[in-house]
Amino acid sequence: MPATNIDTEKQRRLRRVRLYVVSDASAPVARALACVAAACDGGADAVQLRRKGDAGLTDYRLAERCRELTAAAGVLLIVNDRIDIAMACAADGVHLGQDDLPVAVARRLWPEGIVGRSTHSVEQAIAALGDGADYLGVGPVFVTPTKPKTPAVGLELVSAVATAGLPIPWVAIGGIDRDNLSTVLEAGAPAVAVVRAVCAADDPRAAARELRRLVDARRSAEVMA
Ligand code: 3NM
Repeated sequence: MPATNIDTEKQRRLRRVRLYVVSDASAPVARALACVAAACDGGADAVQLRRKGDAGLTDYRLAERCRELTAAAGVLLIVNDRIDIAMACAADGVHLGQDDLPVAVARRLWPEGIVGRSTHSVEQAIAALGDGADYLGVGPVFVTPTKPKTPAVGLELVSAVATAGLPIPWVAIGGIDRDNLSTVLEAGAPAVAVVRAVCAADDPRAAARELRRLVDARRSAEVMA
């Protein structure tokens, strides 16, 4: 397994992630930026910039602005898929889907970058771990229009991955909102990632704050138990 080279501070911050907000890939640039700003203000620990189909220059400029916002707020910035843009804007890492670059290749290109991997089964999670991923996405937990072609895996996969006791951080993703968040945490997810629950909200900042409050409340209840 290629050993991670991310520094201990980045590893510490990654381990503490509870709320991870992913920008809406199809939103106009200004809306995506507003969502990232709201996520930072609303208490997200990590933000993923996810875009589809824009020109490289547009993506790069947006990523630079996101870097400024996330750095000022002390929030991790992960760029989806585009490792070149992640490196160019000095993001903290890159997130790779199953059809993106192999984890080991990304690691070789960018030894200091966090490398995350989307997984949709226990087998994929174990494979990504073996490939040296720094963290995993696990989902889609529920059916979601944001990723319509990937079948939902249900809370069963969340429980199965929790039971597997992976030695790296992971986040549950897909169809998670304020109403079902507690079921996802109860199934064993250490952290949640959302797109619509923040980015499609009338007030994304308030929506992020509410999710933060719910995640923290669950955490305190665990500590007290
Ligand atoms: N990745 P929403 S599910 C971007 O399972 C993404 O890997 C997924 O959007 C995966 O919070 C997903 O709006 C969409 O349902 C999440």
